Amino acid sequence: MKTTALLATSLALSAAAVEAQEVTLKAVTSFAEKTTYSRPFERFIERVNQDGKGLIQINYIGGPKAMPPFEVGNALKGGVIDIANVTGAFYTNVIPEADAWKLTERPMTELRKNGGYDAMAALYAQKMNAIFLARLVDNNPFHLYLNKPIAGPDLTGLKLRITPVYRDFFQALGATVVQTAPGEVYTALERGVVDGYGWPITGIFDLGWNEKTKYRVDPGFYAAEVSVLVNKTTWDKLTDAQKNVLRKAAERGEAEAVAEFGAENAKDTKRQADAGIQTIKLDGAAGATYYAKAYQSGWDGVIRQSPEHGPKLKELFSKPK
Ligand code: 173
Repeated sequence: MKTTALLATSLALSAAAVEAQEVTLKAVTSFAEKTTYSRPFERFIERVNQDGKGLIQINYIGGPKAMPPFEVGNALKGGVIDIANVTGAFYTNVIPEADAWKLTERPMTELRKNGGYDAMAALYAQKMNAIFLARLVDNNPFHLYLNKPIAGPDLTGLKLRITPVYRDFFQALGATVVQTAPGEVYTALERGVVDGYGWPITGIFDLGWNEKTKYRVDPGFYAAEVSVLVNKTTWDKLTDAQKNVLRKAAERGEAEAVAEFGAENAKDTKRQADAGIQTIKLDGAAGATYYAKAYQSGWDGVIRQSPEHGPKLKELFSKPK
């Protein structure tokens, strides 16, 4: 009798031990380590590794030196990595609709309630075998940066560095475009291969682009998105306790993004002016045309890429009319 009880106890203990075994997930960021668009993710990792002791840990492999940014989506889909910090424009080859995050005019708190998040999450599960865990960058507009002045919303004759974020908009205004990863922007500017580039309001100092930038065009447009994705096969194998460690760090990060980037935007706007970068401000009708064209061409592009899901995403993401 006693032996049986002991045996049962030790079996229960070893089952608990198996269940509680710590897992380690492999993570990559698509932006240079310790720069503007990797920092929120690095904070996320610190929190998981702090909170997840004995349960779940993240092994941070690194940034573009470890994996080219435009390959991160496929690597996550295939389970080569378990977690990624990446923006939708970098993996439109896997899920074309991902680039639509840039067009959100509502905060994530609202998109998580109105069906916008759910619509995207379903596509991530289907097309990418991924969980869209948290958006860590929001409230952060893109801008056009130039080395030649413009007089209005006409980019004819200019050659601009892009990602899918800016393609339809800059082309609609007459520009010629060339796609590069962020790591190639400095050299492209230095060699005069491009006359300018698209990038958000923050982060141009990270890789020294300020040295090769004369003008920023205002207004900004869209909302930069960088998010944490998890391979769904990996996710499905986690226990609830392990998932909760990730969920908690994800919720904190997403909740911080709007205020965090609000402050960063103000800081970098001033820093750019202090560095002698001049503002070309398109105001009045010119500014309104420019801004409206950004959204119109952006949505046209999303709907062209995804006639099936684009119109619904437009309805859920756009500012209520
Ligand atoms: O310009 C880019 O490389 C780009 O698309 C992007 C997206 C989100 C944040 C920063 C850059």
